[in-house]
Amino acid sequence: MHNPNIHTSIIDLEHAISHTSDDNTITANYIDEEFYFQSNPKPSYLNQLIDTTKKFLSATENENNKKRVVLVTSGGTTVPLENNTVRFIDNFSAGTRGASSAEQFLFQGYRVIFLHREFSLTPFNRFFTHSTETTFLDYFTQGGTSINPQFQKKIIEQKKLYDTYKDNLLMLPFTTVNQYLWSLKALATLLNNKFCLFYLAAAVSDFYVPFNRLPKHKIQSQVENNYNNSLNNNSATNNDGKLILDLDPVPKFLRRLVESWASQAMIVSFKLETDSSILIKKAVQALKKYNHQLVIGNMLQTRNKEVVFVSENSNSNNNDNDINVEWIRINDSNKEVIEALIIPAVIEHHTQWIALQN
Ligand code: 9Z3
Repeated sequence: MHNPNIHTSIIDLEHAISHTSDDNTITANYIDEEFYFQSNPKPSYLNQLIDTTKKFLSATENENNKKRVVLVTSGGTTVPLENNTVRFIDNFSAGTRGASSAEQFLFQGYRVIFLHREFSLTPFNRFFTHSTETTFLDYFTQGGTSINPQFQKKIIEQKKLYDTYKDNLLMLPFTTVNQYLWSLKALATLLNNKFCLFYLAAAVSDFYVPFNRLPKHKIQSQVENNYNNSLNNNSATNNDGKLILDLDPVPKFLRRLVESWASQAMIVSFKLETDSSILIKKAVQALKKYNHQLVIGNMLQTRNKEVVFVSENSNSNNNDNDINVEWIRINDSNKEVIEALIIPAVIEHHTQWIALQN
């Protein structure tokens, strides 16, 4: 039985514990990004990911698409607390923004590399796979021999779109933040030209347990505390039975992406906040800090209704007056998804930016 009233994946904001934290109190130690890749092992499948992407890029390039490619990242990254992972920390993201944006980029003639959290929402399939009201087998008639008429129209509509665009869509999965960072770095070197766009909608963890401190096996509770201590790892329960986590800051990969991995490509990052009074300030900070082309700010609570584009004027001297702030909103009478407004606006930025490059 399926209970449509239970929404376990949605954060209950009203009941969330209220924490007030001054951002400045969390001062991340500077850790060199290259050191991260030296000390955290690459995923075993990385070469396969690179080969598949190279094949996709050469097979799909043609006169009509003007070589344009977008890397859409989507979904939350996990931070394993154990190497044989039983427990992990996760970042919030269903994958709606990424999957819906990927569809819109395909409609506009872009080739799409969809680097997504495995089992999160995917383009065209997203209407059917994660429903709170319908399970997979409900899509079929009694006996399972044909499609349930109730869903036929929507399935045929999405299947047509999927079949039209699937050759221009490459699906690459990740689960952990380490897999995400290695994949992003590897893909960036293949996408380092002005026709390539990075659209970084994935929710990337700011903290992680470095590989050299990751316990090999499941962390034991207080009863077996001595076992933990004998392993001398930092994620062990203390004498009160509390689990004390010691997380390092994830290095600021965006700086490397902009400055070296894909310095020739256009980069769009997302800024997620829950306090509306700091959203624009934080988006402007990110734009200035990483020196990329566009930050899209959104609030957790209203992300499906409004976003704000923060970019620099092309004739900028780097002062605050040269920052463009532009809201994109849908209202209740609007039948479209907000990504149908976001993506044409992003593409306009890309087109203008390409024209300014040599
Ligand atoms: C976003 O802000 C995405 O729009 C959402 C989409 C995660 C809100 P859903 O998948 O949600 O549709 O449910 N993504 C970026 C989040 C992030 O980690 N940004 C970093 C930050 O805010 C910068 S890279 O510091």
